[in-house]
Amino acid sequence: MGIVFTRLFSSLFGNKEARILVLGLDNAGKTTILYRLQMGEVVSTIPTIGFNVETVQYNGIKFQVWDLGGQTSIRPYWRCYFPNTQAIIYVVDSSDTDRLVVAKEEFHAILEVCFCLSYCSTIKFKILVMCFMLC
Ligand SMILES: Nc1nc2c(ncn2[C@@H]2O[C@H](COP(=O)(O)OP(=O)(O)OP(=O)(O)O)[C@@H](O)[C@H]2O)c(=O)[nH]1
Ligand SMILES: [Mg+2]
Repeated sequence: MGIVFTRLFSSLFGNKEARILVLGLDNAGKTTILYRLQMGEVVSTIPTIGFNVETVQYNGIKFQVWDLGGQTSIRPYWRCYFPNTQAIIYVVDSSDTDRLVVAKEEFHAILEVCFCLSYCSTIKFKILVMCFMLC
């Protein structure tokens, strides 16, 4: 699986530093994933108000990873970060069954904005969207 991702990202981004957004509902595990990727260990987190940004190097490719807060009041601002973004990782906590429908609706909203931006804008705008489910 790691080799597949490495080849995929290499072909998409080459040697450039790729900008990646990590999105998902509050408490989905986004910040935990960010620091697990960067430091190699699970750290205790607090709810993110705004964003955390870290540079992560993986198999020779540098990623600028933006972890945005997922609380309801913050979600409308996610789209402000879409320009100049190459990929979105959407994190879903599969144990949060009460909010799977909300997670689905927010995911669809992201896809709609991505499609709208790529359709309406003259700027080349392509985003790779991936969805991760934590359990
Ligand atoms: N179910 C589950 N919980 C996890 C996992 N990894 C971390 N957590 C816990 O999920 C809680 C929230 O993690 P965060 O990473 O702060 O969540 P977040 O998505 O950044 O939340 P916001 O910043 O509020 O948007 C923490 O208590 C973590 O310990 C996992 O793999 N599965
Ligand atoms: Mg967070």
